[in-house]
Amino acid sequence: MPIAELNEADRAALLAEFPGWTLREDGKAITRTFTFADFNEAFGFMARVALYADKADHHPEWFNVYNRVEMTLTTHDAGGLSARDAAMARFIEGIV
Ligand code: H2B
Repeated sequence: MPIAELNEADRAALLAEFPGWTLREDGKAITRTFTFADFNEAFGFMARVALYADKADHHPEWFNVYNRVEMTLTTHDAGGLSARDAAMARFIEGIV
């Protein structure tokens, strides 16, 4: 389902709310790398995000090796960042 892409002001507000995240160079996504104690912790985190993603029907792009999770949030249906990415970042910040 289509959803509006965030405008410049909304993107700035998003980055101000989540200082740990970085705006990708093209302005279409935010990224963050998480480092955990070990794979067990990293995968537990991923499992919690996966349950959220399934419920919200909004899915992160991510890469994991051992204790590291690199995550990119973007909304394909918007061609860039949307309120769905803000909601997911908010959820993630609540569990790390
Ligand atoms: N995840 C993300 N990150 N962006 C989307 O636009 C998106 C999604 N769309 N998950 C959903 C699934 C869509 O493909 C389904 C059909 O609702």
